[in-house]
Amino acid sequence: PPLNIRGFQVYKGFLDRAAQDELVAQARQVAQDAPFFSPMTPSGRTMSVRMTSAGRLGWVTDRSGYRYQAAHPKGQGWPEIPEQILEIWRGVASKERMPDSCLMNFYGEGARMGMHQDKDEGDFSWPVVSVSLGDDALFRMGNPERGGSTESVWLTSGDVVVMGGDARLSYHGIDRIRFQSSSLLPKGGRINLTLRVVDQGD
Ligand code: MD3
Ligand code: FE
Repeated sequence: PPLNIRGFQVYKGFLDRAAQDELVAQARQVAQDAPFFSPMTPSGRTMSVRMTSAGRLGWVTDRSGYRYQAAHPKGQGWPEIPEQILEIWRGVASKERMPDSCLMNFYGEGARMGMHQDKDEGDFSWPVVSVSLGDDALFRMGNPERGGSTESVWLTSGDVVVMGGDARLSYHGIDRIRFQSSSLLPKGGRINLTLRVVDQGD
């Protein structure tokens, strides 16, 4: 059964090494069609995490703001979400509704993600499912309101986290990664896949 931390369901060791290797191969294929880019926040700061997406809609940010859109910043459509990634969603989230979007974050040495809410989606009734691959990351979980106490957990390769219910709009972030702590990505780094329902339900 998953750990439950403030409504975040943490499935430690959900994926074995063979499944992790297969997901890395699929992520590499997505990145061939839709290369990782360095997003710029609306305030003009370049994020330390590099990103790309699969699915009908991908998350982007630039000087105009944060949003989901049907095209990569370079103009082409996003690749389909690989079937093995959808299978994880079916296992922990839903067999009825599939995600519209798979955001892929790449954390190199020194990359982090400040505390934020995920609220650019049109429907918060579905969970967000996150898959960790590669180096260990210190994940910090807060509250649906800004500020207050937080709790942290190290996410390691193969862990899956489900953010649903009250946790869906909670603040969260990645404080740091332990660069080259995992052998999954030979050059080091961490890939985080997040599956999201973006469009409002039928
Ligand atoms: C809680 N990613 O992409 S995954 C993100 O590890 C993001 O790359 C982090 O936060 C990462 O937005 C954290 C865990 C996570 C993902 C989505 C969430 C936690 C969440 C959405 C709502 C609440
Ligand atoms: Fe997030």
